[in-house]
Amino acid sequence: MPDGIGAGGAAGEFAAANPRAEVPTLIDGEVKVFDSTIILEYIEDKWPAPPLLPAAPAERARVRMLEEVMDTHYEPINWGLGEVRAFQRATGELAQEIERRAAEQTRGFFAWLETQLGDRDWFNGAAFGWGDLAVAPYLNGSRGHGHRPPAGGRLAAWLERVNQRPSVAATAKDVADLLAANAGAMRDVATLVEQGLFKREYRDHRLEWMVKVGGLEVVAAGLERDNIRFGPDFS
Ligand SMILES: N[C@@H](CCC(=O)N[C@@H](CS)C(=O)NCC(=O)O)C(=O)O
Repeated sequence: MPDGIGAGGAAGEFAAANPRAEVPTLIDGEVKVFDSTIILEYIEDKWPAPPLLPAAPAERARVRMLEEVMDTHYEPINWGLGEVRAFQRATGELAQEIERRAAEQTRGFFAWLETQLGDRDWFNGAAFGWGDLAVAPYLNGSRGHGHRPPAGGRLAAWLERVNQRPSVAATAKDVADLLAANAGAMRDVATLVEQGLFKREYRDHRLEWMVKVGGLEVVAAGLERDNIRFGPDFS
């Protein structure tokens, strides 16, 4: 995890490899690739076997749309809950309203994902792949926020199944270890935000989400206190 990421101070070799200064970034020899979707495409192009995408064009499109929905529409819910709970951007009635909207949206996504899964064992189709790795981290993130797919449903069974895969389990453990290692620092993070020392990135869909759930005043306060930022300029 690069130093300064999240706070707004990512620099050095990492920032040189990725002008957006975001994780994930893939460095493969001389090749530097940013954006998780483009990284997946690079991996698929460079190491086509075993394939991450299904074979049929319609199935490939279905899986890619699933990833797009998770990255763009689902992700900001978990991010926004972090803004409220860890970074304490909202308190009182506004925090309650944002929590309510996040819970409602998450339930809606669980229903939508249940339909997407249909009677398949894997979002990708017959075997684990792109469709599954696009959903798993976000559902684990929701679980971390106390939002679980309905017990006894196919989505809950899929989540159990996917978390048993060694690759998913290892990645989830990395995240849990990182959160545990930073637990002490995270207790003080709201103070750092308040002091303008920790500037959170309100980029594209996250900014939209905060406004959509009624947090325009969160954005306005962040701008006024200079403790939010947007994507970097390119040069
Ligand atoms: N569309 C990008 C989004 C990546 C992204 O939002 N990364 C966040 C963390 S999840 C980040 O590194 N932000 C930089 C920062 O907060 O300093 C992708 O899918 O790779």
